[in-house]
Amino acid sequence: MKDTRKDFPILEREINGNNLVYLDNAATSQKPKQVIDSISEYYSNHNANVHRGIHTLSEEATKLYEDARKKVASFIGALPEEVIFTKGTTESLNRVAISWGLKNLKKGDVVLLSDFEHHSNMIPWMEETKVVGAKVSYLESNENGEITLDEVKKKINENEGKVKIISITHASNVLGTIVPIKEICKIAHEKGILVCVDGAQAVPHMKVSIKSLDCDFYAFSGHKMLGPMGIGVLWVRKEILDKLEPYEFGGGMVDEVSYEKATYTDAPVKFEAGTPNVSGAIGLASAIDYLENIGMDEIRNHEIELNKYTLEKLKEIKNLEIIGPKEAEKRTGVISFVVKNVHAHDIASVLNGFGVAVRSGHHCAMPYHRKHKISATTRISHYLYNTKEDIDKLIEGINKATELLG
Ligand code: 7TS
Repeated sequence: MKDTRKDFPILEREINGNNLVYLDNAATSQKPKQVIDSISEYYSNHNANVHRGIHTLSEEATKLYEDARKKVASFIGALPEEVIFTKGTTESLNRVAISWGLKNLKKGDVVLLSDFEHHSNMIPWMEETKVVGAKVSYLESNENGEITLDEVKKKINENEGKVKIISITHASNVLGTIVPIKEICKIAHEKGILVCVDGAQAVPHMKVSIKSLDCDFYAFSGHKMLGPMGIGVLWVRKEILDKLEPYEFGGGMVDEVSYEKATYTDAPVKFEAGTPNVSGAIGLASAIDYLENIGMDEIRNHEIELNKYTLEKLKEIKNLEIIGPKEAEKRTGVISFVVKNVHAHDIASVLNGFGVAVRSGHHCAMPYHRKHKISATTRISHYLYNTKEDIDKLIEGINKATELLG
């Protein structure tokens, strides 16, 4: 893959006297100067509120914002009117659980999640089902950290006629596991069950086509795919979107308002009350340009190659156990591990001394860690700018950490 490092100013930084090795991309990715410049250019030359002014700047800002929506739609193979801008995956999933869930779920219904969901795709459903008297149930991952189709069928059968929606991650932020969404949608739809997908860890790493997946809701964040923080996407299938009520009310989303009542504009603007994050959407569009310029297949191939290298190197370290799928192809660039008798925070802290940024803890998947009696894991997550040299520095750091602490 072509060298992209020169595009990322932050990769020039030194941390604790060492060149930065950034391996915390599942938390957030770094930004290329093209994205940073697009935001600066917007504020320098086009800043105005959108959908409300007829002056030139407002028209320019509106066009840039709506062009960004079109770019997002084309990136995931969807229609622009199905793309709602949110502040991120968390907000998107809350909207599905609250907006759709409160209207469509009732006492006795079941929401099916996986046992390794991020808290963002777990807690909104827990809270929503509490209100309507429905229940959350969990698909159990197997020893290789996968959700099998047999497990999906089994849980649907066990709850015959009660499962109304499966809300599941496309790729796990702890195990790296890529979940077979297309096949799950097929099984679910045969039983009239909807599927909501948390794509936070998938869209940045592989070509995602909504049409091919055939899901009903899809959520992701801009900041994990080279875009800015504070912008995200909720995609909703048109037939469902047409029946969905707005979740927030206010300026920018109305048609007619009297002292007694209000009517609303069409989707997606109807779901974006208030001043939206225009610069965020523009930054996200620029990130998509950057990703497309490299090619999502190229990005995914690089990821698999680096996975193979990293998994091999990690296996050579004594007392280190990798969690999640053994096969490089079954994962994104997320690799979590535990080292016997050494705490994950201590490893991360020693690594930081070498300029290597990784994450340690439960990664917002506390129930999964508790279930497997793991107090914390150390997680590396690589992306398109990471190299084998970065992994060598990581391995050197882990060896030092185990020498010091083990
Ligand atoms: N879903 C998954 C699978 C995630 O990995 C994350 C963030 C979210 C949802 C929430 O995304 P947000 O943009 O709304 O915050 N994951 C992580 C992580 O693994 N470390 O920090 C944030």
